[in-house]
Amino acid sequence: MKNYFDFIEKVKYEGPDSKNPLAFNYYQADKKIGSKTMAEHLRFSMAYWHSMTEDGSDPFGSPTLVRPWDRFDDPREAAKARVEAAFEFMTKLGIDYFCFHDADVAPQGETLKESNRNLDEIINLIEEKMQETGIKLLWGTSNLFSHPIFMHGAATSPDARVFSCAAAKVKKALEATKRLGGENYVFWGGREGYETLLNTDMKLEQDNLARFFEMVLNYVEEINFEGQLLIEPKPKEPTKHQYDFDSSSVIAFLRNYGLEDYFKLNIEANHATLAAHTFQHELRYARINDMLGSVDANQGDLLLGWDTDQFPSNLYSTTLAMYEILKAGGLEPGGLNFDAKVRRASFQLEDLFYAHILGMDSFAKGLEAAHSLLASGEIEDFIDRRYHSYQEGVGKKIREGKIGLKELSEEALDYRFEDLQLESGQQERLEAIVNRHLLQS
Ligand code: XUL
Ligand code: CO
Repeated sequence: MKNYFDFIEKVKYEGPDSKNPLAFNYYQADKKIGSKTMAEHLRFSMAYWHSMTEDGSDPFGSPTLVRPWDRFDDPREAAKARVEAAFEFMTKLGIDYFCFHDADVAPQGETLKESNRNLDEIINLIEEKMQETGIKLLWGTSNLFSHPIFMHGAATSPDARVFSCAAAKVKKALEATKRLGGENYVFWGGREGYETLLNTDMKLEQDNLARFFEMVLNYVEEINFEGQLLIEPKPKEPTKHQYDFDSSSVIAFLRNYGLEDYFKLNIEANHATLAAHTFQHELRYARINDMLGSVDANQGDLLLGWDTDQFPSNLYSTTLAMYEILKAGGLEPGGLNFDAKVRRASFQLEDLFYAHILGMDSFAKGLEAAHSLLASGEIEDFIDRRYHSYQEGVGKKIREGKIGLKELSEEALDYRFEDLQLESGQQERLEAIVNRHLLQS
């Protein structure tokens, strides 16, 4: 077996003062935060497509990430070498999970039958490596957007033959995910959306997408796949409008078709910001609707405004994300999947380590700050006080649905506005509290 990362043994925790770029400053897998270790809270996962398969090409330039495991003429040999590299990389980083699309791990064939044969060969190897290393599958998924046949969408394609191809691919990817003990299975819309309504039967496309999910539910039951099904919202890119726009539109779609009990959401930070929401907003919306399943941990660049998929470095954002995750009682069986790629100019193998270390440290620090914030109860106490008028009198009746417009009108008509002393929202004070926990934890 060839080693690809001989320049490093294993990334270790060296503490905040360490200047070693191949060590953690904050992430200590075994450190207890509350009742769980950091590793149990964070459940980090490597995204196979970004870290192992992607080559750094963009619309303006050729590949820059020329990896040693890609230097084979036969794509099937490259795919095997990539498995070796992936498991060596994750072991050295101490990442316990990975996620993959069918197309990331094995080459596509001329037919789906041929693609499936390629996939089986690689899944065998992945299964061996999982047994050898103890690394687990957070989720599998099927790529229903790269191949030209999906140019008009997959389950929302106007061509029923393409719908069939999508069904065949998802069937196979579900089987592979089950076989590898995947704890979740993800559906990201890919090209399920439209470029122009002038050529689009939106009603038929949405109905078909729901029918597709019903077929998935039937098959999941048939093969007894017990993982959590997840839908990953995204507002745009590649299509102008994606049907899985954001948490609220996905939840509305699921409820519209009676599918809400079978899916949860996989929230991606950069998709939230593309939808003009914060990462915290999307997590909060999913959480309060009991739909928070898993997280694609990355960040965008607000000045660029496209899906840059950068490694998370913004501690304020990781703190508020971990605050939502802790309030949800954790992510399990979901996790924090680094759906993030090194910049095109960060082309050396070391950069893959630097990037993951940055992401892991950023979330470790966010976890500590969020835990400290929650333990202090400062935000919760403030919010409780802010809504205290709903604990008694008219407010209590409103909460309990025991009062109507007539009674409320009788109550309100004689209020003297100058007597209604409202309380300050104190946003700045609360932001200072977050900063204090972030800096002191
Ligand atoms: C695309 C994206 C995907 C999904 C899985 O923006 O995030 O990688 O996570 O298909
Ligand atoms: Co994603």
